[in-house]
Formats: sequence, structure tokens, C-alpha cells
Amino acid sequence: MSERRRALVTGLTGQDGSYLAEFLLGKGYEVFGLVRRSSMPRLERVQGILGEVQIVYGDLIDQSSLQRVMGDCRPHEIYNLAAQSFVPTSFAEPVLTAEVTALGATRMLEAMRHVCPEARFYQASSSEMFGAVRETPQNELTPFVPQSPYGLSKLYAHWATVQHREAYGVFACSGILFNHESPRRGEEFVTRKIAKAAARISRGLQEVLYLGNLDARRDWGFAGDYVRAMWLMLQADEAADFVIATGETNSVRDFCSRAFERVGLRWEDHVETQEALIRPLEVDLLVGDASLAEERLGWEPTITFEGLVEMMVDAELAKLDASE
Ligand code: NAP
Ligand code: G4F
Repeated sequence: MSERRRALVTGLTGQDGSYLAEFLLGKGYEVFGLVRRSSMPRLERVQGILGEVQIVYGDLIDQSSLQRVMGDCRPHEIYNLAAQSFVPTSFAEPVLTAEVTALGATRMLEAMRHVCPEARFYQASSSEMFGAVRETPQNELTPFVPQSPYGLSKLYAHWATVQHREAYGVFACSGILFNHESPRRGEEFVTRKIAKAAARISRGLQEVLYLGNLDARRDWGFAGDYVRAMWLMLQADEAADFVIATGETNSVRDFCSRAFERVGLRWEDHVETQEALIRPLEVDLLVGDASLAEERLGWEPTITFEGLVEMMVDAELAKLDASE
């Protein structure tokens, strides 16, 4: 009988970690989820799988914890999803962001190289690395011009992944994922903030939604589709880097329009802009070309922009119904 595949997922408690763990359990993997120690670990997103996933404690800023965990789990596949992932926080806490998001990835790669060099490694890279984009749509060959300490940190981690592959021959892939959302998205990100506010305003629980730049355009997909792409990258014959995106771009204003339409309201009557929410530097336009992933991995998104907005607003309405 063949050995059960083991996967180590960092960032288990985040949006993607929860979807990926569910996906891997569905494929029969033994899943180890790295959680950082805190007085109150945030396990809400993984409540449903706590009996199946094995929690292991460690922190991306502690090298020895990562080596210990890898030695204990002996993973076949490692998915490095942990990061300080919120762009505004990266302007407020640039050193912490670099420690976790940039050096944390290097610590993971070094731990793997020394403890389990045969494992396959996935790095959660980001379209934020394209920053002030030099071409549209963006693909694997588009130059990187990061516009935030977060983008800069992800770029360091991206090149660390490429270098480990080239220098040491480890199987390491970097997935350059464009924005992906879901009802489990953190409440500080713009899509969840809008979906939640539209639902609350429609029920008379809130009056105004304050936002920053309404003109920014993003390529928004569904997180459930994107974790499947992560797994596909680690099943390929050869390690490589892939853009994962829908190929469609919409503005924050478009997201508002759809979300408020879903609850029968006009967004213009409820949204106000606030200077404090404007970033020191902005990424104006992102739209990805995922044709390499389609060709080599057979990956395609299944959820449209309209479907995503409806899914997120409907989930917020259902939560309000359940709490009544
Ligand atoms: P998320 O919801 O913010 O989750 C981040 C995870 O990292 C959380 O589980 C968090 O744990 C963990 N973490 C933070 N600092 C840590 C540390 N020092 N040691 C160990 N764990 C730590 O992010 P996400 O949306 O799921 O995204 C997953 C990854 O993909 C991130 O690396 C993100 O930067 C990247 N990415 C995301 C998108 C997107 O659109 N979602 C696009 C491109 C790339 P706590 O619960 O303890 O805070
Ligand atoms: O939802 P956001 O905060 O996501 P952002 O900055 O694009 O970053 C996300 O996607 C990246 C992939 O490109 C990931 F790597 C990263 O970890 C994260 O998941 O903001 C989206 C846009 C921005 O242009 C922002 O300026 O929405 C604009 N925006 C306008 N008002 C707002 C708001 N963003 C937030 N968070 N809150 C607002 O009130």
C-alpha cells in the first residue's frame, strides 16, 4: 500500500490556508497546519476541520521552530501561505512585514533544504509585485515594480524561491496570484468590507461605508479556485512559476455597484471616500494573463466577477439572518 501524502501548510488560519487544507484533506492528504502561538489562536476559519487537520506550532520569524516542525511532519509538500498580507499595515510596519513576508520565506526554504530537501515547495507570491505595471495584462515575464513594503517583501521571497530552485535543485514553485476573495476574506480587505457593509446597510444596521481609492482596478477571483492552482503546481513534472488570474479587471467602484445592486440599493447613496484610507503609493491596475497555467496545468477559474460578488454579499446576509 502506498504511503499517505503529507502536506505542511503555513498560514492555516488565513483565508487560503483554510480552503487549501480542506482541498488537501479531500484528496486524502495528511495535513499539518502551522499556527503561531498566541493567547487566542484565530481558528474560526478551520473550525469545521479541526478534528482532521493536525495543528503544529511555529512562527515564520523563528528558524528553529520551522526546522523542528519539518522534522516532525516530514512533509512531501510544503505550502508557504503565512505572511503579513495587508498592504496598509506594511506601510505602518515595514520591518515586521519584511521579517515575516520576505525573510520568513527564506527561513522556510532554508529549513526545507536542510531538513527535507526532497519535499516540494509552494511560495505564495503576489500580483502586488507588478506594482506600477509596465504592461497589461501581466504575465510571468512582466517586470516587477513594487509599490509597497508588502510588494517589496513578496518580491524578495519570490526571488528567494527561484534562487533555491536554481542553486540547490529543490522543487520550488512561486504562484503569482492575483487578488482572490471569498466569504472567508479578512474584514479589512476591500471586497469583504463592501460586501459586509452592503448587507448591513440593507438591514438598517449601518448608514455609511467609508472607502479610499474607488478607481483602483483589480483582477478578482475566487479563493477556492486559486488553492487548486497551488496544488496543481506541485503535481507538475517540473517546478516553475505561474500567474494565476481571471483575466478580467474591475474597479472598486464596480464592486460597490454590483454589491449594492444585489441588496436593491444604489451605492452612490451610501459610500463616502475618506482621505485616511488612501495609500502613500497605489497599484492602479492589475489584470493577469494565466495562459501558461491553463496550458501546462489545465487550470481555469470557475467563478465570474458577478458570481463572486453575489457569493460574498449573500454570505453576509445569511450571517445576519443566523444572528437574528
Ligand atoms: P491571510 O488571510 O492574511 O492569512 C495570513 C496567514 O499568515 C494567517 O494564518 C496568519 O496567522 C499567518 N501568519 C502571519 N504572520 C505569521 C507568522 N509570523 N508566523 C506564522 N504565521 C503567520 O492571507 P490569505 O489571503 O489567506 O493569503 C495567503 C497568502 O497568499 C499570503 O502569503 C498572502 O500574502 C498571499 N497572497 C494573497 C492573495 C489574496 O488575494 N488573498 C493574493 C496573492 C498572494 P494568524 O491567524 O495568527 O494571524
Ligand atoms: O482589498 P485590498 O486591501 O487588496 P490589495 O491591496 O490589492 O492586496 C491584496 O491583494 C494582493 C494581490 O495583488 C495580495 F497579495 C495581498 O496580500 C492582498 O490580499 O485593496 C484593493 C484595492 C486597493 O487599490 C485599495 O486602495 O482597494 C482599494 N481600497 C479602496 N478603499 C481599499 C479601500 N482597500 C481597503 N483594504 N480598504 C478600503 O477602505
